[in-house]
Amino acid sequence: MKAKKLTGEKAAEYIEDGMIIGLGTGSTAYYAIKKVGEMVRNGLKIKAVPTSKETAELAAAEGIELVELADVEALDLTIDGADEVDPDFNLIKGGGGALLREKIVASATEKLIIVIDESKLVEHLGSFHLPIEITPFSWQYTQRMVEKFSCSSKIRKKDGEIFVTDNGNYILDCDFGKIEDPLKISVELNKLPGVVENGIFAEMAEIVVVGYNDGHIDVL
Ligand code: ABF
Repeated sequence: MKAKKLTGEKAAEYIEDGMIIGLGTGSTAYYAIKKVGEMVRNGLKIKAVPTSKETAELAAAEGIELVELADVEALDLTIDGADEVDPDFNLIKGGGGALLREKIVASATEKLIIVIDESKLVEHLGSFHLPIEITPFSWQYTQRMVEKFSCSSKIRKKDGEIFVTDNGNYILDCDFGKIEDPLKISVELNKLPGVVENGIFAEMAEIVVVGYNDGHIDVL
């Protein structure tokens, strides 16, 4: 918890008056949002686009002014978490189920700042099962098409029921083993008709802030 808190708060230091920012989802981004709320209450003037209903509720409760991505040209920076980060800053995201809005917001962002604890740093993506957002229509067919990419997959469930994302879709959690070429697999997966988006964020992150349990922080 300490590493997450220090990391999230450190990332908030990049925010300047007048910015339009993206707010990520997850337990590390949580601390960034709490810090931004404090900064707003102390006079910081920013607007924010949330990446999930959960984040929208948290940000609103903190007094942060929310805007729709549709109503702005672009975002100056986004602070978000990740499940894995490789040495080239390729990411696996989506463990929290928010990958679709996270990737849309990340794509509209000038500077994507990822906040993680040290456990997320990996040599190769793939130990964390890749989340893929798919349409509910004939999802088992889509699952079979995804598994032709030499992976095994499970439909994500919550409290015994199929998990439904903020966008009304389902998520497959897919075990690809070591992912050698993240960008390639990400592009290929998105060609499948029933696939809405996948949790590989290739070549999108600009800064990675890493928190360690001994209290120190690395900015990569
Ligand atoms: C979110 O942050 C998700 O994409 C990712 O799964 C999660 C990581 O969460 P945490 O910071 O709680 O480990 O953006």
